Amino acid sequence: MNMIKSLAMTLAAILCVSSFSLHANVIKFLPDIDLPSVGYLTIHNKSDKDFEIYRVKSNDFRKVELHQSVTKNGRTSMQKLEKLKIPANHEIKLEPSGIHLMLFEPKHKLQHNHEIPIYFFDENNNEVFKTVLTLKNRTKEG
Ligand SMILES: [Cu+2]
Repeated sequence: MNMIKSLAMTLAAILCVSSFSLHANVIKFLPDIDLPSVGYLTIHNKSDKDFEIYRVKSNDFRKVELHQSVTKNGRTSMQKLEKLKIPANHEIKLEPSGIHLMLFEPKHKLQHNHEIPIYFFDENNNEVFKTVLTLKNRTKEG
């Protein structure tokens, strides 16, 4: 009985940490130009609970924001998102012309194919998951 209980608890813990699967993707940057970089990835919420991301952090950039591209009357602009909801059993794609990460003020020179850890936080400022995005030089790969 005790063994089954501890097994169940272990299983619950595993389920908890694996509630999200992240298909890590890329950060596109322009070398030697003082413009923010853009991050794309897919976040899959495999749990039965909706989840909201309130903050994104990187040790390699001074500031990371969640943005959404909006097209109105043929003009595209970007809005900062205060939070990003990932509904239960849903996948959210951060992709060009949609929601994306905007990364400001790199703390060091950005290098093609280098990996950047990115951390995601909930409403209470608890880190919920992290991933690694690969830097891609826009002048090399478009
Ligand atoms: Cu943006």
